[in-house]
Amino acid sequence: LQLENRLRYALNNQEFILYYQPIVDITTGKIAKMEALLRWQHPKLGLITPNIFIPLAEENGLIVPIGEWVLEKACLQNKYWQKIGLSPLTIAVNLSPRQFQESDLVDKVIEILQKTGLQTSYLELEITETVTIQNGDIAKNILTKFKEMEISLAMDDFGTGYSSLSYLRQFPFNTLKVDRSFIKNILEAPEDRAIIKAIISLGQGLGISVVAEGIETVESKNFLHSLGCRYMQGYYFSRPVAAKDATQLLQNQD
Ligand code: G
Ligand code: G
Ligand code: NA
Ligand code: MN
Repeated sequence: LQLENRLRYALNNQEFILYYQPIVDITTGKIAKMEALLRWQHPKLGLITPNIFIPLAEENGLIVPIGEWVLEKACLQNKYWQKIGLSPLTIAVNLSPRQFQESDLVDKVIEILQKTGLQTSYLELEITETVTIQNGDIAKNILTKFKEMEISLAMDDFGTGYSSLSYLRQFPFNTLKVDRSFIKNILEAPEDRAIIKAIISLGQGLGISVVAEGIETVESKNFLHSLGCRYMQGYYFSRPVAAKDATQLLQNQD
């Protein structure tokens, strides 16, 4: 209960912040999207990663108001980047499965887009297949509505779950993010290479963009490029950084 109350306090007292990590289009070398990643700036403990507190926030439902805060903040940031004249880009926001249990998720997203003035096509929502497994038809309805609004949809951590393939067929995803566990040993492990190759051609066949996550070295970048992977994300390009530094990254390339 203590941590739960502390989380509630953190939300009300602006202790959460967003970091941003670029997703690079390797054909242009430019940042195509920024992924918003939640951090807790604790006054005594410093920067806390979401792995520590999101599981609890999902259990007690606090992820719902926290998720709304994240979405609004991320949309505002993207709107700001447009306002200062940067080339328009997409902001990617993670949604937790728990948020799909709220009957007003779609209304909330519409409300936040209207409030911030961000065009729907500059927003991408990242979800894991857990969303589709746990919420079945409800998730399908919600995702279809997002699609109709021209919000982009990404399947996150692709390859780590159970039935990714059938879900790709049933749900209207625009983007598939290959989990970084498949990228880590790509230069040494023939099995991982075979899997990545198959995923890239799957994406091409389905007309879904493929993002390789967890690119840490120039060698893995070059190798994936040679396989025809267009979008990449990882420490090699940039770690997740604060808004100011993200703005700098965008200004440097324009
Ligand atoms: O940024 P980092 O690699 O520490 O993120 C750890 C985990 O937390 C990842 O699985 C990421 O998807 C998740 N995460 C980061 N930000 C958010 C957020 O705003 N909402 C949700 N639901 N998950 C997030
Ligand atoms: O589950 P999701 O893909 O949203 O997780 C994003 C998490 O991955 C963030 O916590 C981010 O800090 C981390 N991350 C991003 N790029 C890299 C990378 O190149 N290497 C490693 N080890 N982690 C990364
Ligand atoms: Na994500
Ligand atoms: Mn991801």
